[in-house]
Amino acid sequence: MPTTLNNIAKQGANGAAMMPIIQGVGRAAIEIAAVLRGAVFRGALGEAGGENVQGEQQQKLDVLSDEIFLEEMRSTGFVCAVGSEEQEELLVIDEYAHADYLVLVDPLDGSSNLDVDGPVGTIFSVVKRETPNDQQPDVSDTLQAGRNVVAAGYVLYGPALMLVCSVGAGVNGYTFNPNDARFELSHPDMRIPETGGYYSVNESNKDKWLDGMGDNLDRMKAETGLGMRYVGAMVADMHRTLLKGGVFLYPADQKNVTGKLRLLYEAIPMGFVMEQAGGKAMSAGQPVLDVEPEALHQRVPVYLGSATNVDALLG
Ligand code: P6P
Repeated sequence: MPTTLNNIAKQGANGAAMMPIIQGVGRAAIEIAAVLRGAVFRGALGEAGGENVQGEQQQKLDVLSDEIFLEEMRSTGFVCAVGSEEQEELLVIDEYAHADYLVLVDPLDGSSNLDVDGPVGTIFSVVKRETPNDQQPDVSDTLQAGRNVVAAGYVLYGPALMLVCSVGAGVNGYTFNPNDARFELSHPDMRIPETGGYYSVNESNKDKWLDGMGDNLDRMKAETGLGMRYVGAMVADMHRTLLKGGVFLYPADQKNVTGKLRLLYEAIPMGFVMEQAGGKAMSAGQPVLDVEPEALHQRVPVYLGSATNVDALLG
């Protein structure tokens, strides 16, 4: 009998509480994957005509994926609010404003890959509210360091549809089985290799990097001889790093002086998964999971992967 997402209920202290929320993520993933497959025939590719809070052009599918994800979080009955890359403010789920958990999400990560049929993803993390349940949740509930994360993971819309997640008891990968129309355990107890793999970075930004990161990368390349792979969607680059080893990095640069990637719904969930898989996740001078968030859409530098490679990179 295949192991399904129901198995999450047996994982660690948080599994039972997290299972319905991660099942909701799975339902959203299946719906979003179906929308992506048929998008070209419905004129759903391309830009929505607006910008998100980041000042980035929203793709039509960014907006649709955000709507699908929010609806599935609402239907769990356990989520009081969602902080989304696509929404400037925290979205309170009124009928469940008393519920215990908040979800932070990048609904469609790497959406600039859509027009070239490249891999994209969904990234999420779950935190327990700090405000009393009889009050409205507010953005302060989201501003918790990654050490407080209860569950986190990502969906990869690739040749296969995968959901990789942790509830604090290791990392498991589930692949959507079209024969059974459900996610089934395909990658139990994922651990990042200590050596090997690739370095993964948009090297075209190298001359603009801050903090001497260009020299650091040159030194690490010389010491390790790693090859390079870069997809331009964090989920795909993270997933390959998790499976093959190496290091993924997005340093601060003269254009993004605090970094490009978002702390709450990109760096922290990926850092949580990476640490749970035996890897390392650093930001500016400290572990990603120790950074104290100050704003919903805060950006940070990110260096994550095999501990030996992250240490070699950061010196
Ligand atoms: P660049 C996608 O826009 C994203 O947020 C991440 O998924 C990805 O790692 C990064 O930005 C890519 O940025 O500047 O290399 O296109």
